[in-house]
Amino acid sequence: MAIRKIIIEPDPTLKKISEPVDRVGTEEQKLMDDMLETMYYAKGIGLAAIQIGVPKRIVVMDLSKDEKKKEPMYFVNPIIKNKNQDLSKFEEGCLSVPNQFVEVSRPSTCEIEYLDYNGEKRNLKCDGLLAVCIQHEIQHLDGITILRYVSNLKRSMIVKKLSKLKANEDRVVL
Ligand code: GNR
Ligand code: NI
Repeated sequence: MAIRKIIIEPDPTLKKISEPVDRVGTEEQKLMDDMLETMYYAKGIGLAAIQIGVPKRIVVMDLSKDEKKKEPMYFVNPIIKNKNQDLSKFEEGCLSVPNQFVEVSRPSTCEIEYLDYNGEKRNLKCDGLLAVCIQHEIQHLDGITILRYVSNLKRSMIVKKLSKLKANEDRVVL
């Protein structure tokens, strides 16, 4: 397993549309292991493969509160089969938009279909934070981040801030 670098906005990679996975093989499982390790390291609750630069439709998540009792979840080719008409608002964060919080309205519940870690087809009814997070992650697979939901003015301020942050990080490495 390995911790990989999380791509921060602004970056054209985050706008890519990720490709469906044909078959969940050892390569995909290894990717999921790395994604989970990277997500735990970054203290996130979800991660899409494109956030570490891999344009495959793969998401990992862990919504458990207790750090000792991990509850990893794996979603390959997740699709939303059904979504509630009712919307819920939530202050969302994103590992690709660090230290920023954006209020996003999304369907309050949804049903998804996906392949699990072993490539088995599954269905899941999502509500609460799970519904928020899976919809957030599926948008990453379609090249959309929470910056989509802020005003042009606020977006340009965030982009400026994150660009500076990245420039500084690069300097530290050198
Ligand atoms: O760690 C994360 N927290 C979070 C909080 C509210 C709504 C969505 C999220 S997902 C985010 C991790 C991430 O960026 N996943 O793509
Ligand atoms: Ni995100």
